Amino acid sequence: MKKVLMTLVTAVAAFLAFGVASQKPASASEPHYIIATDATYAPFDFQDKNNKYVGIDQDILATIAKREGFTYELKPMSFNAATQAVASDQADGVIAGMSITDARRQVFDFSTPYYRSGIGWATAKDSKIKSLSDLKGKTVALKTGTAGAQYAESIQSKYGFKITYFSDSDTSYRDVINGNTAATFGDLPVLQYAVKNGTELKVQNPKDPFNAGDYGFAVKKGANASLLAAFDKGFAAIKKDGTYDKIVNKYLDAKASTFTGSASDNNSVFGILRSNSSAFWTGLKETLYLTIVGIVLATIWGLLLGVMGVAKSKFLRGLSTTIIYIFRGMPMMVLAFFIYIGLPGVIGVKIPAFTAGVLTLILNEGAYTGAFVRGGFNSVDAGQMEAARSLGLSHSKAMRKVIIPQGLKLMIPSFINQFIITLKDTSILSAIGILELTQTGTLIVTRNSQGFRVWAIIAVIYLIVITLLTWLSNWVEKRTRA
Ligand code: ASN
Repeated sequence: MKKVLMTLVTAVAAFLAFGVASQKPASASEPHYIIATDATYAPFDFQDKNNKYVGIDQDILATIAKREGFTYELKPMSFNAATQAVASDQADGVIAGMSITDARRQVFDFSTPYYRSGIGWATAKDSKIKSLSDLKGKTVALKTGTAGAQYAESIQSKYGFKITYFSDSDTSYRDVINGNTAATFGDLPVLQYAVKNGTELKVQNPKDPFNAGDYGFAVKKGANASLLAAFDKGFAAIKKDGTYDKIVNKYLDAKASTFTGSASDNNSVFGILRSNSSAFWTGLKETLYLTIVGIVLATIWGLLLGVMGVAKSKFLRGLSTTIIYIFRGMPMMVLAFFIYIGLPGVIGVKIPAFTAGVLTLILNEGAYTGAFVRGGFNSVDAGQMEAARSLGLSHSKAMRKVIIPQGLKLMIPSFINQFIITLKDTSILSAIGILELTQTGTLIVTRNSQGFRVWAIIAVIYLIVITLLTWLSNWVEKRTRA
C-alpha cells in the first residue's frame, strides 16, 4: 500500500512538474504571457484553413507583441471560460472581441478601445419575425457570458421570450437556422460577417445596434499593468502608421474562402479530412495523451481507494467512501472548472490546462474505479478470507495473497469499461481550453459550418480509437486469464 501511494505521489509530482515546466518561462528581456481567446469569433478570432489563429484581434496582438517585444501563448476556449481564466489568474490577458462594459470594468482593466461594436439581433432568413415584440413566447439563442446575452436578458421580461444558452456563436446561429430558436443576439460586426459569408440569417437591426460600444483587450484589474501598457503603446503606433486599418480591411474586405479554404476543401468528408489532416492528428494525439496519462494515474488512484475501502481500519474505509462519494457525485465539467478556474485564485499558482485536465480525470475516473474495486474485493467469497486466516495468514497477507488477486480478475471487465469511459470523457476537457479532438472539431466547424461532416468524422475517429482500446484490453484480459 505504501509503495502504491509513493508511486502515485511521485507520478503526480513528476506530472505537475512537467506541466509547469512546459509553460515557457519568462525571460528578462522578453516577457511571456498567456493570452486567452475565443477562437470561434470570426472575423476577430478564428482558425484559418491552415489551422492558424487569425482575425483582426489576432493580427493586432501579433503585430503589437512583435513591436513591443513580448511573446505569448494563446489559450483558445469559450468566451465565458476565457474571461474567467483571466479573472482567476490562469491567463494574463484576454482578446476576444470583448465589449468594454461598466460591469466588466469592475473586474478587468481595458486597453484603448480598438473596434466599434454593438448588439445586433438576427432571425432565420425567411422568418416572419420583424420586431422584438414578435418574440413573445418564442425562444432566443444566446452565447453564455457575452454582452449580447446580457442585453437580451435585460429585455427578456419586457418582450416575454425564453432563452437557451450556447458556448459559441456559430452553434447559436445554427440553432436559429435549424428552427429550434426564433432569434439570436450577438455582436453586430460578427453577425454581419457571418451573414456576408453565407450564414443564412437576417440581421434585423443592421443600422442601429443596441448598446453601441467598443472592444478592448483586457487584463485582470490591477494586474499585468506592463502588458496593458505595451498593448496600448503598440496599438497607438499601429493606428498611426496605418497597419491597423490594413488589418481591419484585410478581414472585412476578404471573402471568407480566403481563410476557410475552397469549396472542395469543405464540401466533402474527404476534402475536410485532407485539408484539416494535421489539425485532426494534433487533436487526436492530445486526446490519446490525456487518455493514457488519465487511465494510468486514475487506475492507480482508484486501486488505492478500493484497497482503502476494504481496509481493517474504519478511518481508511470512511475516507475512501467519502472521496468516492464526493468525486463520483460531482459532474466532471464542474470539477474541471473548479480545478482550472476556481483553485488557482485560492492557491495563487497557475495550473496549466493539461495538468488541470489530468487531475480532473484522476479524481473523477479514480472515484468510479475505486467504487468497483472496493465492490470487487467485497464480492470475493467471505469464506476465502476465513480459510486464509485459519491457515495462519495475517489479515494483510490474506488480502494480498488471496483476496486481491481473485478480486482483480473479477474486475477486469469493469476496468475495460472505465478505460473507454475515460477516453470519451476527455472530450469534456475541451471546456477548459485543451485542444483535444472535440475542441479541434469545434474550431473547424466554426470556420467551415460543416457540422454534420465534421462531427461525423470526429465520431468515427473516437469509435476507431475505442475499438482499438477494447481490442487491446481484451487481449490483455486473455493473457491474464491464461
Ligand atoms: N462580444 C462578446 C462580449 O463582449 C465576446 C465574444 O463573444 N467573444 O461579450
